[in-house]
Amino acid sequence: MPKPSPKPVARPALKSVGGSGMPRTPRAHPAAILSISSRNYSSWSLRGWLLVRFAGLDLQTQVVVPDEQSRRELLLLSPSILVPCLTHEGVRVWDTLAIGEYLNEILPAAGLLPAERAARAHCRAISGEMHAGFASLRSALPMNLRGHFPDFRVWSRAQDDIDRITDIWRDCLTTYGGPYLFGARRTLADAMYAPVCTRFRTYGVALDEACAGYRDTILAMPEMREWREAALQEPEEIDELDMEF
Ligand SMILES: N[C@@H](CCC(=O)N[C@@H](CS)C(=O)NCC(=O)O)C(=O)O
Repeated sequence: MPKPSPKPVARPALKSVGGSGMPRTPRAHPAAILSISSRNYSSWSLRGWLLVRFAGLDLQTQVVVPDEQSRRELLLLSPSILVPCLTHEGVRVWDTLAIGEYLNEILPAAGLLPAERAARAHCRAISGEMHAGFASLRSALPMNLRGHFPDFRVWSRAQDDIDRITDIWRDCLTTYGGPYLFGARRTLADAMYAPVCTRFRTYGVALDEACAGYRDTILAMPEMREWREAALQEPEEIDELDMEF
């Protein structure tokens, strides 16, 4: 007996960023498409989105809501079933570090990785540390832009992560002079640590002057304000979590 054909999967609507509705001047690179999920909770979506914006590539976002149907849609968009996934000129890149490396390769002038070799290695090292680590911080203090829990009690292992992160930040700010981790320009590392800045605000984590200044610099970036505005408008009933996402 022939198998019933699978139900067609609806593609989520594409959304242009920063558009006024007017046609754009053609650019050297066609628009990138980035699949993301909740702007309020998904820290990896935020990192990927910031990387594309830092690189200056025109961007369309494809928002996937995390339910069963969307997981199937996501599988069509991203082989890992994870967001973010970047599609650009027929190339699909999933995993945030790989997206950063790809963008740096096609748009080196954007400076996502520092020009100087030692700084570049340092940037990759601390970005990798964020990508692979800080599990206690990520599970105990999940990103939640709408939330505000100033009396939140940080347990000791999450505090160890916070101490390590603030060491990294102080070292970078002293070595490269700020205001960003590698000096005057935003890099891969700033995108990787941006969700941590939001967590420090959400959970009222006390910081010294240098780290508080860095957190505020990141939170004041126009891109962060834009992302936050959109997050605040997301429907509240996305009933994800009190878990890492
Ligand atoms: N290592 C991945 C992590 C990506 C990741 O964990 N994404 C989460 C959202 S923040 C996800 O897509 N979860 C899908 C789901 O829960 O259905 C990266 O660097 O991009």
